[in-house]
Amino acid sequence: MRIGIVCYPTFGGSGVLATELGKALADEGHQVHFITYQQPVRLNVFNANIFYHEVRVPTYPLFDYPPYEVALASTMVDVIMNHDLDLLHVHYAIPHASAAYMAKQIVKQKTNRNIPVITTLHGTDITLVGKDKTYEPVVTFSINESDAITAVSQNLREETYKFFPIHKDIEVIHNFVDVSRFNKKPIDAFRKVIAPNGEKILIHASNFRKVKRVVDVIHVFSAVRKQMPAKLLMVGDGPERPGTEELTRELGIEDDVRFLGKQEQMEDILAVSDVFLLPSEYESFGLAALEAMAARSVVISSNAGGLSEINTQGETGYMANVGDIEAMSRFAIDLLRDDQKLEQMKEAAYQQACRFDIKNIIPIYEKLYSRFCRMG
Ligand code: GMT
Repeated sequence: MRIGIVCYPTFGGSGVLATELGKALADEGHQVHFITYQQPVRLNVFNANIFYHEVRVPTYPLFDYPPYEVALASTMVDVIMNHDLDLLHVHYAIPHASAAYMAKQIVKQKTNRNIPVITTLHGTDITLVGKDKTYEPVVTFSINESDAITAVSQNLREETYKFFPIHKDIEVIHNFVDVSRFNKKPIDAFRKVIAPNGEKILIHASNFRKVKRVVDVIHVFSAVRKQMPAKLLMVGDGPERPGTEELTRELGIEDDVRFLGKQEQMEDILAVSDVFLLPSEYESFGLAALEAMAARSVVISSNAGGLSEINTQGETGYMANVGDIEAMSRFAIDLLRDDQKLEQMKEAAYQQACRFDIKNIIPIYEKLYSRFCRMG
């Protein structure tokens, strides 16, 4: 099949998932065309089946806001027609689903072909940004106009129906992880630099937005640190980072916390960690937690959104109510004191990640595509 993938090219989970999907489809022999404004961060391989089409947004003194959606729709039309695409798969509804609707209408008018559009909902496009009144009518319309709609968790499917008058079926296709990539032996030299005296290593990775509650991460770690020697790695960057760094200094734990910024080699970093902290206000799925589990890290998270679809209480990790720092700290301290339990839960986390292995999920997408392929 010739598949167009539209996504955000950044470190966000939706872009990561879309890029990994495209790479896997290309490995299966499909021709994959990425359409986005920048080379996706995880698009770091050469594959003859992968094409990248940059959306250029010309600026003009009249524009306070350059019209990205118009440029995107025009690029979609160009790629659909010149590369004879079979379908478009857009990740994150805003503005990708509405741009795809526009492209679909233009292609229909020009060629009388009906290019199928599949929209995958990822999370904040529904729960945060999408339901904002400013966007809601366009989001509802363009989701309803998609030929197929998928959501990355059962919870996100329910949230979508709760907040939007969607009259089509939303299929749940869970996110996936390439277990073979994350199941790596820790690099000893790296572990020694981070934790020279064999301290336990906790980790958090996100875009440091409010929804991630990074301040809770610091408080949980501070409670752990009072009980045992430990180190915390903070991966990623975003608006909450300066305040969070300041908090580590206020709590006097700055020597035990390393802010690593945005990182591409997540598998090497996760491989040295014991516990992954994700106390988010909401996660439709929690791809970062799944990647951690594939690297045999035990996830201590909130029980928000779809996190309970991957994390099983007391087996693969622990969950507590959003903001319950005390419970999360207790779980972490008890676990990190018990090496046997830690090893047992690391293995259970890994086994759980294997259920979401890329090999199990790609065929589901291929089956979905074949239902719509060449429907026009
Ligand atoms: O979490 C973010 O802020 C990034 C966001 C995105 O769209 O890139 O992530 C969402 O999509 C991921 C991939 O499907 C999910 O794993 C994340 O849970 C989801 N984030 C939220 O729902 C807050």
